[in-house]
Amino acid sequence: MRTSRTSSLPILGLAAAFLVALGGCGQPADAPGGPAGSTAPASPGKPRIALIMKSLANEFFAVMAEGAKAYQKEHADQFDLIVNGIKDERDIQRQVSLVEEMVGQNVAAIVIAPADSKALVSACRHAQEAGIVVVNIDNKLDDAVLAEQGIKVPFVGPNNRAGAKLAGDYLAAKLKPGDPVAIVEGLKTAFNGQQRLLGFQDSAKAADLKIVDSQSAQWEIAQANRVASAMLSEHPEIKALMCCNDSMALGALAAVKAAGRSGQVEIIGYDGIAAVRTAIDEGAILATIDQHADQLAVFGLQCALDVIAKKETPADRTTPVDLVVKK
Ligand code: ALL
Repeated sequence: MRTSRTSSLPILGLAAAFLVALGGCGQPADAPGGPAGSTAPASPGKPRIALIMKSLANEFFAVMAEGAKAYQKEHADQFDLIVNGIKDERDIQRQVSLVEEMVGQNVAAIVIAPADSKALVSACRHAQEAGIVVVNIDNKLDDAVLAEQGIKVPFVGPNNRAGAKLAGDYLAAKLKPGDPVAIVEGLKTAFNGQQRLLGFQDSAKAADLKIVDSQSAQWEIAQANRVASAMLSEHPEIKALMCCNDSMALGALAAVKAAGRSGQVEIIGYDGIAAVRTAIDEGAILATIDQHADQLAVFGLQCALDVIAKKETPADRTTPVDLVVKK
């Protein structure tokens, strides 16, 4: 597998992507299988940090959780960790409730990958008002809503537009000017989804590809399967499906197979999950973007620990993205 990177930030000991099912929601880092909503015991003098992710059905977040747990184990003297997530990509109300629950438990910090860039801002403000450090990872909260609510939240995550362009440009080099392509978008209210869409559009424009369709499948495999199937029957001339995450790339792959179009329609994704890496090695998917899920939450935890220690709001941190293609 070959990779190339847009950012110069060093990767801290990249572990291979691993598929580990998370035991459940709201578990202490060291107690797999504990009841949902249970917490790490408060050790005197040690801050408790809550990691709040999105869909635990998405391997991307299972890998993120494992990275965070491994980091906590190595730094168990410094902090305790509570790991939370939601059941599916659109369970935004549940994520809001999780923030409120963590405020109720008086954690020292919340590191959050918001499912929706606008809807989570108020909950983050409540947390800050309660004296809790909030760090935003992965999907950036909306700048206008942050300004409206009068708060600042440090962001730790990739440049999604640049990442998508990296994959889009690799695809474009395999196609001819004028070739028709379609985009399978993420949740419309997620800033990173919007940025990936722009990155794919940038690539299409630069290479003169024709975007004949662009629709949201809300980050989910099953929805992407339906959306891509419809695209393939409405636009049988499509040469490629550009998918804003890997779950949707897998849904698109199933649609291409079901339509009997294997080998005729290229697919690109975004995340670098194991199933897509396998499909790349088999030649079924062209490329994806590794955004190093195992390190993303770790960078957020480090940021939270810094803020707790220094009481200062740090600058945003751009994390690396790497193109993943067949060896
Ligand atoms: C984004 C993540 C991943 C994930 C998607 C769906 O925030 O960066 O791309 O696949 O959300 O939850």
